[in-house]
Amino acid sequence: MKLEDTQIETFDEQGYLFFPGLLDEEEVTILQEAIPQVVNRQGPEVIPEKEDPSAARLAFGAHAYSEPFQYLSVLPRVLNPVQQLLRDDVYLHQSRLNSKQGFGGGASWDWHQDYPPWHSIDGMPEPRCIMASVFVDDCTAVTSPLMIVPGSQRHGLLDAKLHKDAKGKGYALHHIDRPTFQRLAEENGIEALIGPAGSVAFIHCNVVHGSANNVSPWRRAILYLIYNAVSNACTGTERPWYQNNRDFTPLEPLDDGCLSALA
Ligand SMILES: O=C(O)CCC(=O)C(=O)O
Repeated sequence: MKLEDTQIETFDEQGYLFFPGLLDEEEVTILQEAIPQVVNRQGPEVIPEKEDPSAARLAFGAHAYSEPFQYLSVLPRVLNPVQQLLRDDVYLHQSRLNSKQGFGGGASWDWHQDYPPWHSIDGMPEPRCIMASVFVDDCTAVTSPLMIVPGSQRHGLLDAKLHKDAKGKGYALHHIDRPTFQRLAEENGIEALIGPAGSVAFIHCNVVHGSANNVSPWRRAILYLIYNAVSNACTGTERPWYQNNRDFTPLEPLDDGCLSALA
């Protein structure tokens, strides 16, 4: 898939591009079937929910130990637009699956930008990084969709506090302070990204985003593939491979049918 110049301009302005149904049903089924193996993995890559430690809040690194997610990360439909938007070769800084189980099992995410910990902990020089957000399940108004503030990346790094509890749990999150968020939301509005399983949103790493508790009975899994420009490689070494991948080899797209070939 090749983006038009107008789409690139929209991304630079709005901080995201959304493609409903970019993956087909067969590809979605393959990814959905791979989820139990990922979330049941025993290891530090899987971070449990605070209220229900039997549920995974985050599973980092699935692209490294699950074939379907590995193929997804080099699918031309996903990788080519990222290369175009970052105007560079890219590598995966990290991947994480937010499986957001239903019945309140998938807890909320307060408003934040993803870039601050990558900059301050991992030594990522510039915000030249994109989260390709792949909807593994349907994201509807009732399953706690990802919400974003369009255009918020243009404000650069915002006032935020490190959420200590999150750091203690194995990940890092900077909550945006309330007056700053109020101003941003009033200026730009808030958009809920809603679409069927297989939709993909390409989101700039400084776009403010968050989500509510998933109190519906349905799971709402999104796989976030975090691509960084090769010329913007991280210099830090504090965090493990699954949060700060040290292999900066440029990714090459595989055949566009590589994921469905696993069926
Ligand atoms: O998937 C969600 O609901 C939000 C996740 C999020 O904000 C994050 O992982 O940074």
